[in-house]
Amino acid sequence: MLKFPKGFLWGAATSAPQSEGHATSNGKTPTTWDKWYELDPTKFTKNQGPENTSNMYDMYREDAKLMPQVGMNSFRTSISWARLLPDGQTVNPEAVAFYRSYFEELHKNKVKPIINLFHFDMPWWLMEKGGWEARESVEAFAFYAKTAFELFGDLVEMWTTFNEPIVHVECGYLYGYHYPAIHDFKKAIQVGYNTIMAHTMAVKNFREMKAKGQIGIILNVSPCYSRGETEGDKLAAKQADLLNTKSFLDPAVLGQFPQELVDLLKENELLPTTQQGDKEAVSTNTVDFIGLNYYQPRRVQEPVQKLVGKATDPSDFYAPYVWPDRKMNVYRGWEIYPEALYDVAMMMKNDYDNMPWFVSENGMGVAEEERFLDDETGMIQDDYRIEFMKEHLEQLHKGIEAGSQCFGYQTWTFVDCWSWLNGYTNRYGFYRVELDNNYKRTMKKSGLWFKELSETNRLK
Ligand code: BGP
Repeated sequence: MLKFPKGFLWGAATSAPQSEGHATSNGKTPTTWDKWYELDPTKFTKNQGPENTSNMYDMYREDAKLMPQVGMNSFRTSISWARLLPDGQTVNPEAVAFYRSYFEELHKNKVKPIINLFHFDMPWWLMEKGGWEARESVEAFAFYAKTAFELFGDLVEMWTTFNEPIVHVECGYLYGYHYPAIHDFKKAIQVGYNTIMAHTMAVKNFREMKAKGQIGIILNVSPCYSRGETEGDKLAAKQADLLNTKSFLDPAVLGQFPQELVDLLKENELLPTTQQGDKEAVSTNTVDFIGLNYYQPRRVQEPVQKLVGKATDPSDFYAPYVWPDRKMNVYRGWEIYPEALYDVAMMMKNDYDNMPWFVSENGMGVAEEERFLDDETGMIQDDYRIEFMKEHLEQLHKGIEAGSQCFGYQTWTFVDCWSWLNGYTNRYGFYRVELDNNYKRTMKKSGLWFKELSETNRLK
């Protein structure tokens, strides 16, 4: 029996664009997702677009009641920037009423809200001005953050600025999965840099306002495991770590960019354009806590082709490596490696001043989950998900025992929700959602399991 620290947060996470619905109504203006869908719905699996979510905009009252039934004492979602500030300046009163009421319902049900500001959903009005490529976005985000702190600060004690900021950098500017789907390493670096500055300026506003509570950022990190011990493989792992982990974690927690990353970018003529005062702002506006999303490890090896000239892609620095001994989530095509969670815990303890952190996403996506539906109980028998959580929690517990300050564990996700280009292919929720039956929610077996875990604060 493994006991977790007193007051441990147990919960689940989602985001505004994946769960709310009403994507282009109730005063909200489009984001890049809405526009992209309008331009080319065929890009989206089964044509399931961003309007097709689990409808929490209409159902949040019932949903808040469902949360404690699966043991959730915390819930992370995001505010939609384009809903709160449809033109970037003017506050949408409908959005204020909606979010206030939503957060109040969470409190009524003893569910602690953790509120994030940006989850891949760039407002179209800002994309038209260049999105994260444009320095203007830093100011715009800082204003949005300040507005949110002012409007909801009495209801929210834990804020985060971004969810997985490297995703909009990579997927939008290198790999084609997010709008604008271009390939330009230099632009990608600039987008990443502006994102960090936007985060920094939001934290600065938070501090200057003397807002109550704490502020952090959510990153998807995994230790980078090298294929072998050759110099080439080790260098590849180091560079992958610099680009994917330290690029965001170091400025957020330690208040500076790693010198080795700066040198690497300089050598390759990839350094972003900066502004006077940036360095100081980064150093004085570090976070109170970190959220870490973990699904799968990153394994790398030396690239087959030696770099000639300047790098034009991260693959010039490292190549993916598939570990032959891996255990797989066959449904999602991901390696399952719970040990990484212990390594992450040790990384936070040893390399990041033992900063408090929590697992802000961990979960198992399963395709065609209906096949596990049990007619008698009406419940999806998701024993695979229980096993997945259990083995990750064992490693997390080991890390906590070793002194890492992890204060919570949130899964992805509460109710099955829409996912970017994948639509509803992979289900992750504690509750199954029936899209063609008024979004009916039905608890899965993992919900019952999680309730006992949370109530006893012990893993059996
Ligand atoms: C994380 C994102 C989530 C969610 C999750 C599951 O990286 O923060 O938004 O989508 O991954 O991934 P997917 O839906 O692609 O299976």
